[in-house]
Amino acid sequence: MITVHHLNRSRSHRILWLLEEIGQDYDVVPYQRDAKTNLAPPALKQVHPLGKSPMIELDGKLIVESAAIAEILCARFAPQMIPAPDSDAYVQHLELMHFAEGSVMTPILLQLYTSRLGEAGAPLQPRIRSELDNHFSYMNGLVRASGHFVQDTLSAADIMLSFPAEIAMRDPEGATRYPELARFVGMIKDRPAYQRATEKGAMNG
Ligand SMILES: N[C@@H](CCC(=O)N[C@@H](CS)C(=O)NCC(=O)O)C(=O)O
Repeated sequence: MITVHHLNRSRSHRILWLLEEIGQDYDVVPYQRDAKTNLAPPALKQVHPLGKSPMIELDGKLIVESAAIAEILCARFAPQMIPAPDSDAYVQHLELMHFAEGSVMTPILLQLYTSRLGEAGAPLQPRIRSELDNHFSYMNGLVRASGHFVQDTLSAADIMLSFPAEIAMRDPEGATRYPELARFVGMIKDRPAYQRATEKGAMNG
């Protein structure tokens, strides 16, 4: 049995999408961001001290961190979504699983927070923008002819990179600057499982 602790408008969408892709039944426990602060409600801290989403319960065991959740779910239910450990693709896959939270989220979150500082944050903006471009350009260069990262069928890295790729597309110039990323985002949004996850997220959001 799988339960997803799902926060609206969050990285938790990746896990709903993954579960839809691998055809596993799951329950959703919904949480709403505070309308003023945009933060998660205190109820999430009663589930885990970090109070972040996603978290899942898998056979009664609580698991946090999207990349860990994705790895565990794929290893158990969809091994084809992780390249074979002795392949070059595996190395790139592992790098991108870490890159998705450990690298590209840093300039994304810096931009989010400093944008609230108005003029006080202005001196930081050129460096943040340059780092965003650095990371998004890198991702743009990795999209394969098939529209995926790493391998020509959907992988756990595609799921993890969907969140930063969609953020890149929020910039009005995103699709022009990063056309390969735009193709990736188009490809994932066309997937019925992605669309079902979006509907489930909205129903619980
Ligand atoms: N590295 C974590 C990040 C989790 C995270 O920060 N989630 C955000 C939603 S995108 C959250 O719960 N924010 C609410 C808050 O900080 O109050 C993961 O990938 O699961």
